[in-house]
Amino acid sequence: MKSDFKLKDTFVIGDVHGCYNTLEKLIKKLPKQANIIFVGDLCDRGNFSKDVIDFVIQSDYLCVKGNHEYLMQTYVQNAFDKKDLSSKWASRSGWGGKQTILSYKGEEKLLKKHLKWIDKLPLYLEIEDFFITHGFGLPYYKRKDEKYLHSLFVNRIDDSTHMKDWEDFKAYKVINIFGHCNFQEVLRGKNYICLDTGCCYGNKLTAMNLKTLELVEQKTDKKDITP
Ligand SMILES: [Mn+2]
Repeated sequence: MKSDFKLKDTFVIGDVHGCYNTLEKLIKKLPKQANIIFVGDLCDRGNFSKDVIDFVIQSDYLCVKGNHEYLMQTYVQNAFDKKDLSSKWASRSGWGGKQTILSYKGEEKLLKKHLKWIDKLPLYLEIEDFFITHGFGLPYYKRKDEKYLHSLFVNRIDDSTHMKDWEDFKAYKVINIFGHCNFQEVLRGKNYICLDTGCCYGNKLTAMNLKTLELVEQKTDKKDITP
């Protein structure tokens, strides 16, 4: 954590998914000294994944690893290693990795640098009472450091019918901030907040101030998405 860290100047931003122009506009609305934390899924679907990831690295912002960073890392590493490439990630209509591949055209060196950064991303961050994950992580809060459960940090909030091992988290004091499942508006529960407002689907990108829980929003810039 940066030494000048203050909750009042800290904002968490939902899934960006390659929407660089929208992100740039949203950040212009935040205070200049803002600390920014991303919930992951910086890449895929939108047209400017390379630019988004490069901006986050250059700015030294914090980010947790999303399932799309994981997919990108796995696919691209397999491509370098000449292994199986039959992943749904690489298509435009599947998981949107095609747009990511196109954004890195002719930039293999930069891509390798970004992969190293992605590899080191944490699966969760804890800041005071906030537990920041990519997917709905609260049902695994007590087991968050058990490695075999890490892949489950990409859970959807509506997966409760499938998941039999969720903790009884309703009385937990922490507030889980996450993305991963998109809603038209920020979803607020008693101790969770989902910030994915479907930017890559033409809706909006949302930032939330950690001190006041106030939202700052930016409508999707059409240049960021391919219809
Ligand atoms: Mn996502």
